[in-house]
Amino acid sequence: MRILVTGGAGFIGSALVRRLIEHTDHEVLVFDKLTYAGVLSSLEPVAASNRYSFVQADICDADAVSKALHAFKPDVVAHLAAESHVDRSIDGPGEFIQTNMVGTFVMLNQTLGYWRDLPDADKAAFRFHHISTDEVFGSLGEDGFFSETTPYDPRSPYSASKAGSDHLVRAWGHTYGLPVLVTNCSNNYGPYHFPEKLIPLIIIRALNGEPLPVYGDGSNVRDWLFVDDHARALQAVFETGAPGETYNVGGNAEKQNIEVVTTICAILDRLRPKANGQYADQITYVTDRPGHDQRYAIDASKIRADLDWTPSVTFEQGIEQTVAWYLGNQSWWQDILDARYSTQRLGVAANG
Ligand code: NAD
Ligand code: TDX
Repeated sequence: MRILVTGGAGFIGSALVRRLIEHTDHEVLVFDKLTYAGVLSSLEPVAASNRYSFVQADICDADAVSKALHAFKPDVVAHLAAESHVDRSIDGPGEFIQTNMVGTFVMLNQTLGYWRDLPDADKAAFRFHHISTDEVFGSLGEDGFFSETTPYDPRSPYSASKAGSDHLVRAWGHTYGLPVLVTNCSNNYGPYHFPEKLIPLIIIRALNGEPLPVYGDGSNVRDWLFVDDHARALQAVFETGAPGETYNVGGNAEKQNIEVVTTICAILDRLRPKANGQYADQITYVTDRPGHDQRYAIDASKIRADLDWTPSVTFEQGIEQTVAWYLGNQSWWQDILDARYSTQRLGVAANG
C-alpha cells in the first residue's frame, strides 16, 4: 500500500510511520508543516528507507495537498495533522479552528477530487482515515464508558475543533461516497511525546529538580494507551476496517493524574535515585485547567471484536519503558527544551 500520513512528524504520526517502515512493506509519504510540534528527529530511525519520503507543507494549502496526492498516488490517507494540545487551545483557539477544521476540509475536498479520477478498483479500495480523540464525547462522571454511539459533547476549543472535523469527515463519506474511516482514541503516551503533555513534562521536570505541576486536586482520570499500540490499531483499521465505520480505541487503563505522577516518581526513584529525598517531594498542586474534563474512558469492544485488536502492554509496562526511553534519549528532548518549549505552564489565560 501507498500511505500518505499527514502530521507524520508528530508524536503519534511518527510512531505510525516508524511502524509502517519497520514492520510492513508499505510506502509512506509524510506530509507535515513542521509546526512547533513537528520533530524531524522522531523520523530519523526510518529516514534512510527508500519506502519513506517527506514533504513540508500545510494541510490548509489546497494546491500543495493536491500536488502531493497526484504525485504520490496514495491508497490510504491517514490524517493525523492537527493542533493537539488542550492548554494551547485555551490560550489561542484560532490556530485550532484553522488547522483542525479548515485543514480537514481542505484534505477532504482535495482527496475527493483525486479519488473521483481513480480507476474503479482503486476507488473501491481507497480509504481516508481520520484520526480523532475521545475528548469529542465530553466528560464522564464516576461510571460509564464512551462507545461509538455516545453523543458528541466537546468542551474545550481543542475538542470542539476535533468534533467539527469528525463531522466533516462523515459528511464527505455520506454525501460524496468518499470511503472514510474515523477512529477516536484515548490519551496516548510513550517515546517521542512532546514535553508539553503531562507524562513527558513530569519526567523531564522531575529530572531537572523542578516542581511537578498537578492541576486541581489531581483526581481527573485519563485512559492511557501506549502509542505503539495505537499505531497498530490504526494499521488494522485502514487495512481491514469497513468504510464508513467508526472505531473507538482505548487502553483500558484508567488512572487518576496523581497516580500517574506518583508512578513516574517511583520509577525514577528506582532508575535514577536522587541524592536527597524522593521525586514525589517535588509534586505541587496548581490552579486547575479552565473547563478541565473530569474523566475519559473508552469502551474498545468494537475494535476488539471486529478487528481483533487489543493493547499489547499494560500501563505499568508502558510507563516503565517510557521513563527509561526519556532517561536514554535526553538529546531528543533537550533540543526541544532549548529551541521550542521549556515546560512552562500553558492554558491559564482564562483565569488571568
Ligand atoms: P502532535 O501535536 O504531536 O503532532 C501534530 C503534527 O501535525 C506535527 O508534526 C505538526 O507539525 C503537524 N501539523 C500541525 N498543523 C499542521 C498543518 N497545518 N499542516 C500540516 N501539518 C501540521 O499530535 P499527536 O499527539 O501526534 O496527535 C496526532 C493526532 O491524533 C491529532 O489529530 C490528535 O487530535 C489525535 N489524537 C491524539 C491523542 C494523544 O493522546 N496525543 C489521542 C487521540 C487522538
Ligand atoms: O502539567 C500538567 N499537569 C496536569 O495535571 C499537564 C500538562 C496536564 N495535567 C493534567 C490535565 C489532564 O487531566 O493531566 C491530564 C493530561 O493532560 P494532557 O497531557 O495535556 O492531555 P489531555 O488534555 O488529556 O489531552 C491528550 O489526550 C487526548 C492529548 O493532548 C490530546 O491531543 C488527545 O486528544
